[in-house]
Amino acid sequence: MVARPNGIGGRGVSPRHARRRGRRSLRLRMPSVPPDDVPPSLDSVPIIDVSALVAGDAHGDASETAAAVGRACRERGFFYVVGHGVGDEVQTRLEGMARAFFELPEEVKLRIRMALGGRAWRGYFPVGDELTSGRPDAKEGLYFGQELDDTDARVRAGLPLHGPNLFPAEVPGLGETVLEYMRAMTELGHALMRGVALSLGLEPAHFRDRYMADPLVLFRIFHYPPVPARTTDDPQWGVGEHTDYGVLTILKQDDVGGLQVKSGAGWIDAPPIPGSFVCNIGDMLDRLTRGLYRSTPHRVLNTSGRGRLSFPFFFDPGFEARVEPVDLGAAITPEEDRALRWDGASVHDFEGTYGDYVLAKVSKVFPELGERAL
Ligand SMILES: O=C(O)CCC(=O)C(=O)O
Repeated sequence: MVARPNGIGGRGVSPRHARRRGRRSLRLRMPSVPPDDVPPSLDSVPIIDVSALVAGDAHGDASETAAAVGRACRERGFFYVVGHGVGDEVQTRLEGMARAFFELPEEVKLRIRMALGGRAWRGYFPVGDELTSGRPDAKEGLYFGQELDDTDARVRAGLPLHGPNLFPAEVPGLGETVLEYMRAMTELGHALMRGVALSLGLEPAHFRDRYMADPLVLFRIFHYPPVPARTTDDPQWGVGEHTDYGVLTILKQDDVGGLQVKSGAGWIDAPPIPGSFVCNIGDMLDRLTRGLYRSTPHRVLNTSGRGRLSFPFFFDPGFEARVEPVDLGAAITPEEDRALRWDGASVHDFEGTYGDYVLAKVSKVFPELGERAL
């Protein structure tokens, strides 16, 4: 079920190094599914065909796929998925409309600026307004979420991150397309989480039942203008080093490239692979598994000379959920990695709901919005 990128990601590892690494994983970690004899190459991101998970229980055994997902989560925190069942047509439509939006003059894009989205945290932000790792990113973007109007009790109660979207009148159909895409990604998110649950020896619906019956879904479209080729150690990051906040991120990217993932071998590329999405686990899955499945730092640098589009979909626990570690049947003591994290925060020792966690992060990356609206 796992394919290795052909010619992508380079060399692989020596058998001796691979064996050493495999033993280390076994000693430190307690997977319910035994790892493969051969861990994935240290310098590539594995590709997993997830069609058995997407087909659901009715169509055969997904245990092999789930084992591959578990292995990727333990060893890399990142994997590509193919066989995901999300249609090409909606993806092509989405990409075309996103391109049309970002080509609009700045003053037109600002008609749906985030300040107008208020507590719902929706709308457009221009290049430089988002501060990942405390520094302005070289990207502009659109923020979307579940479409909720004021008949929804959470919206009436003023719950942050809940409310209506801001869609641009100048790109007709973008709103419907975004909502259609988000529905497809939500289904895929549930399918992948079945795989994650199986990989931990849990019931397939474990996460859906406890945390994601009503998931917090956030969807973003980013445009990264090209930046000068890297000449120093301090280039203009499209997105600075960070980890994602929630459980699972499913990313569509165009053909430009620029996403980099931190691995045991240093920073490696996660280049575009046609027909795939890139998935990575976030802080809440790290917390749920006491660090067995690590939320992996990543960043973007676009020196291609062309604008890059990406479409991250964040599939996360409900806002009010209290995310507590799963009983994995063995003592796993989380390694305290706070010192290595981009914002010095621990995923293991915070108290509160997922909403509390995500709002603290939002306030760091959009300080002005945090003060004004959240
Ligand atoms: O644009 C990308 O490839 C990655 C985006 C990302 O890291 C994020 O939104 O958290």
